[in-house]
Formats: sequence, structure tokens, C-alpha cells
Amino acid sequence: MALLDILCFPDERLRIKAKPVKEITQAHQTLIDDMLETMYQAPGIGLAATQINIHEQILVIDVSEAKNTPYCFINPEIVSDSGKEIMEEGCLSVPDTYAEVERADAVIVRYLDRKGKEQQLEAEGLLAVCVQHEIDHLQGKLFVDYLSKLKRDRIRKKLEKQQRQK
Ligand code: GNR
Ligand code: NI
Repeated sequence: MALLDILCFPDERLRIKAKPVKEITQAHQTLIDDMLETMYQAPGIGLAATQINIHEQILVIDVSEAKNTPYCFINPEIVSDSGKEIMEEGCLSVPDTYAEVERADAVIVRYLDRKGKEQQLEAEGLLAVCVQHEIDHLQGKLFVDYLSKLKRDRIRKKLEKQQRQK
């Protein structure tokens, strides 16, 4: 297993749109294990392949307290959503930054699991928010894109300064 480096805003590679996975290979299995290890170690509740500079539609999520309920979504697609919810979000690619974002509070997501089996999941609350946050990553979108340009520019300047000091 291996820990992977996470790209940070405003890195332009976070804007690349991920391509669908055509065939799930052994290399993908290793990648998924490494993504889970990287997510748990961060620690975070989700990680999209885009964040580790892999531009394929793969994401992992575990919102459980005990950190023993990993989900892997390949080629995920939200097929319906309902309700609205405002939640304070953070992102491993936007360190030390939290802001309220409004999203659907329930979604139905269709995807392939890591064995390639078609699945459909009805999610609500934190899991639904996390699924939407991660699918945004695969489309090159970040939670700061929902904020005003003024707030986003402030965050960008803060992180650029932080990264210069590393
Ligand atoms: O760890 C994470 N926490 C979180 C909290 C509220 C809404 C979304 C998230 S996802 C984030 C991990 C991450 O950046 N995934 O892309
Ligand atoms: Ni994120």
C-alpha cells in the first residue's frame, strides 16, 4: 500500500475532467486501496482520483464513525436528487478552509463497485453531501466554486502564500 500526494487549490490539474473507466484492472484495485489508505490517513471522509492527479472516474468514501465502511464508486452518476441542505464543508485539496455550501440532501447514485458490478445507492445527509462533493471533483469542480469570487480569491491568496512558505 502507498500514500498518494494530494493536489491543492489553485493547482490547475484539479480542473481536469475525469474520463470513465472502461475496464477495471488490477492496477485499479491497487489504486483504490492506495486511495482508501490516503483518505484514512489524511484524515478525510472522501477522496476523488482527480485529487491525486489521476483523471479517471473513481472515488472512495467512508463517512462511518468507526472508519470501517469504505465505499468505492466507479463511473458514478447522480440519477435523481431531492431537497436542499446547507452543510459546512472542507476539502483535502483546500486545506484549513471551511465554508457553508448548499446541496441536495438526498441523492440516488448509480455506479460500478470495485468488482465492476452495477450498483445503485440512495444516500442522504453527510453521505449524500460527500457523494456530490466527490463527483464535483471528477468534473473539475471544487466547493470554493460555490462561494463568491471575493471569498475564493481570499482563499487562493492564503493558500498560495502557505505553499510558498513550504
Ligand atoms: O474530509 C472531507 N470532509 C468533508 C466534510 C464536508 C463535506 C465534504 C467533505 S469531503 C472531505 C474530503 C475531500 O476533500 N474529498 O474530496
Ligand atoms: Ni474535496
